[in-house]
Parts: sequence; C-alpha cells; structure tokens
Amino acid sequence: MRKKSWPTHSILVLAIVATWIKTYIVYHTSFDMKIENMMQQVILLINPLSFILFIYGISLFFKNPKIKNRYIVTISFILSAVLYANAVFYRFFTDFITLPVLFQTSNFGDLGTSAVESIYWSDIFYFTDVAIIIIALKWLKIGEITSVIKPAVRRAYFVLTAAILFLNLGLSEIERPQLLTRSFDREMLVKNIGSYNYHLYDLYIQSKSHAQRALADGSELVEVNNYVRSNQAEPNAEMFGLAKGRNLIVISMESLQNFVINNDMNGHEVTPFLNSLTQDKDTFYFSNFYHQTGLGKTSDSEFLVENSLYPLGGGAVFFTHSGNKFHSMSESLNEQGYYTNVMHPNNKSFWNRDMMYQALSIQKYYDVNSYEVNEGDAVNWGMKDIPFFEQSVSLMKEMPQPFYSRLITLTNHYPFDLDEEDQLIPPYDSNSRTLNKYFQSVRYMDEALKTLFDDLKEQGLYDNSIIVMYGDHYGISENHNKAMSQYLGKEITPYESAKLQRVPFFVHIPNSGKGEEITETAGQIDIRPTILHLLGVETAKDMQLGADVFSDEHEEFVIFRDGGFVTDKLVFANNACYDNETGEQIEIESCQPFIDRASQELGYSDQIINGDLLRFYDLKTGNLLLDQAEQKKP
Ligand code: GP9
Ligand code: MN
Repeated sequence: MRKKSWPTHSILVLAIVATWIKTYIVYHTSFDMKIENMMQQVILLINPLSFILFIYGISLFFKNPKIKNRYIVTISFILSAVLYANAVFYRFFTDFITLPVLFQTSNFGDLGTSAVESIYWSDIFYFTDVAIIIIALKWLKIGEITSVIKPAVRRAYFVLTAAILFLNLGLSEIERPQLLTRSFDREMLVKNIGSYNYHLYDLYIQSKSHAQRALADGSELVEVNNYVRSNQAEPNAEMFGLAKGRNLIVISMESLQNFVINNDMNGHEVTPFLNSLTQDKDTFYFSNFYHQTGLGKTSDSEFLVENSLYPLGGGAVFFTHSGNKFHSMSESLNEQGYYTNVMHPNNKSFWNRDMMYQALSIQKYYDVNSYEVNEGDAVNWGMKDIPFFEQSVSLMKEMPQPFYSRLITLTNHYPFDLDEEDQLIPPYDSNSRTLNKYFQSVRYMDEALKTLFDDLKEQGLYDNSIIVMYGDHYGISENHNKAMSQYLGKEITPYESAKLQRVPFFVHIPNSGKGEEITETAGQIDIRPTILHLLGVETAKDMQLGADVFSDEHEEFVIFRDGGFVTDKLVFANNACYDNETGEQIEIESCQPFIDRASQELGYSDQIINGDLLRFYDLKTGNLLLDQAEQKKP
C-alpha cells in the first residue's frame, strides 16, 4: 500500500471509529443495561464519543508522527484496559467500578481463584481496536507522515467534541433530570454519560470528598461533641427496653405523605389499613412527623434512620461519602447479636447502596437478585409491593433471630403507575395526572402493608417483632400545587408546603397494649434513638443529632435540609416566619434564634460527614481520639 493514498490523520479517524464501535459493542455484550426506549439507545450510541474524540484529539498537538502514533496506541490500550476491567468486574459484581472499590480490598476477597476462571481467551476481543490501530500503523503504514494541522481545524475539532458532549448531556437531562447532581445509579450514569465520562465523574466526586477529609482536623469534634452531649435526651423509663430482644422490622413507605392518612378522596378511603393502625391499641402514630431528606430522597431517609445525622445539602451522601466511618444503627444492633439486613428488590447499585451498606455495617442486602420477579409481579419501577412483602417474609422466616430487616417499598413511586387489577379506587379528578394516580397507588401500598402484617402473623414472626414504618419523603412536589389546593380546599402557601412535608410515622409493638396518636413535632432524625431505646440499647455515647421521641426531653424542633424548620409554635419556610397554629406570616425575629440553631446543627452534621470525623471517635468510651487525629495530619 502506498503511503500517499491515505489522507493525513487517517490513523486518528481510524482509532476514533474503532474504539467507538468496540465500546458500543461491549456495552451490549458485557453489561446488562436495561434500554427502555429509542432515546436511551441513541444516548448509548453517542455517549462514548465525546471522551474518545477528546482524548485521541490531544494527538493533534504532537508534531512528531512517531510520538503521535505511540500516543494513540497507548490511549487505545488504556481505554481498552479500563473497559475490560469493568467487564470483568461486572461478571462478579454486576456493577461498574467506582474508585473507592479499588481501595476496599475486602471486595476482592470474594474473587479468590475463580477470578482466573472468568477470564477467557475470547477476552482478546476487548483489545480489537488496539490491534487494528497497530496493524494499520505497522503493516499498512498509515500515519507515517503527518502534516501539521492548521490551528483553525484543530479548534473546529474540539468545538465539535464539546458540541457532542453537550448534546449527550442535554439528551441525558431530558431522559433523567438532575442526573449529575444526584447521581442515582451507576448503571444509569454509564447508560447516559458513557463509561469513560463516568470514571471522570466518579473521580471528581471522590476527590472532592477526599480533599475535604484530608483537610479535616479531628479537633472539630470537640465542639460537635459538646453540642451533641448538651442536646442529649434521656430515655423514657417506661418505654426503654419495651421491645427488648424482638426482631426489628422497619418499613420505608415510598413517597407516602401524611395528608392521605385518615382522609378520603371523593368518598374513597385512601389508607384503610394505616387508618386502622392510628386507632390501634398497640400502635403509636405520629401525626406531626416530618421527612428531612434532600436530593438523595429514599437514600437520604435511610441515612437519617441509620445515623441520626442530616444528609448533605448537595448530592446524595450515599454516593459522595460511602468511604466514611459511620456508627450506624445496624452496627449497634450487630453488637446486640442482631442479623442486620436490607430488603429492596432493585438494582443493588441504585443509590450506591451496595457500597454504602458496607460502610453502614449492614450484614446482607437482599437486592433484586434475592427475589423471583414473575410475570405480572412488576410495575413502574420494579417488583410490586405485595409479592415483595410475601417473598420478604419467607426470607425472614429463614433468618437467624433476632433480626433487623429494613424493607424499602417501591410501587408508590412517581409516576405512580399501576396495573389495572391493582387499582382499588378510581383516580382523582384534578388537572394533575400525577396526583390523580397518587391516591390509587397509595391505596395499593396500604393494601400491601396489610398483607405484610397478615404474612408475618401467618409465619409466626409477628408476636416477637416490632414494626416501625415511616414515609420516606414527599410524593407530590410543588409543581402540583394547583391540584393539591383543589384537593385540600385551601391555597398552598410556603407555610402549607412546609406542613405538607409531614410523613406518617408508626411504631407498632404487638401485644404491648401501648399506643396512641402523638402530636409532638418530630422528624426522621429521631427514628434511630427512638428505636434503639425501645430495644433497650443505650445511645448516650452515640454521635447523633436526633432524640428519642418518647423522651420528656425531646424538643419539638425539626430542621429541614434547606435550613427551614418547624417547631410546635413556628414554621420557617422560604425565608419567611409563620405562626404554626394559624399559618399567618409573622415578623422574622420570632424565628431568628431557631434559624441560627438550625444552621449551626446542619453545620455540625456536615462537618462530621465532610471531615469523616467519626474515625476520630471511640463509640465505646465516648473519647475523642485527638492524638490520632494529630498524627494523621499531613
Ligand atoms: C430506588 C428507590 C426509589 O431504589 O429507593 O428511590 P427514590 O427515587 O424515591 O429516591
Ligand atoms: Mn423514595
């Protein structure tokens, strides 16, 4: 072949095309990514391109053809190796590599000798593009001569690269709004921004939290610790240990807001089962209880329950700080001999749960692979709540006791789609399809909860358990205020919006004869101390910001992640102060002391998380390990 017949930079074009096509083939052959529509397919096709163009494009700056070609071969090899590493990792963990995983050697403990067994000769395919490039260079002698590229052409090349990146990001934003601020799921990230960009994104998130951690000086703990100790609430003697030794079943009720409880929709009761619990002799029902989640939604509520700390203001703490040291409720219960687990029939990497649960010392995650999702068992986001509960109870039956199982429901999730046979009441009749369907899907979840209680009784697990249930976060956003105001028969002011953040909270202790409606203002941050005290576990040394709701010292002060708050007398929302009784706006001075305390408390929580301060805290003695902190300083 004569050199002249190949246009200049054809090796660059060849490399781009080869790596692009190979990556796309690998997406389809090596990963099990659910592609639901044409748009997702298009995104998947274009998403490797921006990074490939960029990284190979750097070769345009090299004048020496030898160096340039060597650079292209090296890059193709590195990209292939990264993709191949992901493919092998995926064979084991059905997940994509994230940086912390590379440093958590325990993950590789599982690999053992079988690692070698799952590397095949055919894996050579992952390096096809490298081979093509080398063949082209060596035998076809493409790219031996390179003419100098005009700066204008080079500029046009990188403008095109940027344009493709923005097109990619734009399409992803349409497909999955807020993907980059909230992360959601590794699979979703790879599906949308591509495997190479995903690693850059991961690098950015991890290095940001790493830097904050490195800068943290353990001495910050002194102030935080003083604050925590002075806000400690003594357990209520009558309630402490009431459920000692029992199994703990915690249910996260997806998107369930309090306004549906003891309410009807065009004459249809929305939550007949939960309503019956509000009157039950063994159930405490908290009617002024608030969610405190941020962008991490369900995962933020899990974070609150496990740690009694606030989630972060930006991004999902499950993604950003899964490498931290935590003293979770699971860890405390492990020490009490509990078998701790989470049950949730979704992809395990969603909300980075597979990683975060290790940090939270949760012994087992029953993800979608622990369930048999038969024909007709799935709707909307995945497995329906009723079969999910049925199979979960069967799994519980096999667990060593006492166990702590946290079950996360899924059906009542936006967009609240249901199969016809599960629609137990008609839709509502507002201008919001979302709200209209919401009532139906809440009604279905209520039915599922009833079946859960029945299943537990049938399997003989009920009497020796305590069942705690909470709504994880709002389901109806402020975009549906018009429809909500039609339903509630009043205008939705910022005050009303704040009050709509109430989620139901139930503590059900079978055969205890203890139960009533409690109107005390409280929030998700209080769940952990409340539960641990009921189980007879002391929390006096815990680094937690919530308080036992049964304690006389529990303060009626709930802080929202955005700095807003509710007390028994005041509501602070949208920078305005309201009388909690009347809903009337009042002068800001009344709220000011609480505004300051809210920002102080959120600040302390953020310090603990960003500085990974619990690594300097000895839970057993309550001592601050400041000497070690000194040593760790660079
Ligand atoms: C996903 C489920 C829903 O596994 O927990 O998450 P959400 O979108 O409600 O945060
Ligand atoms: Mn949720």
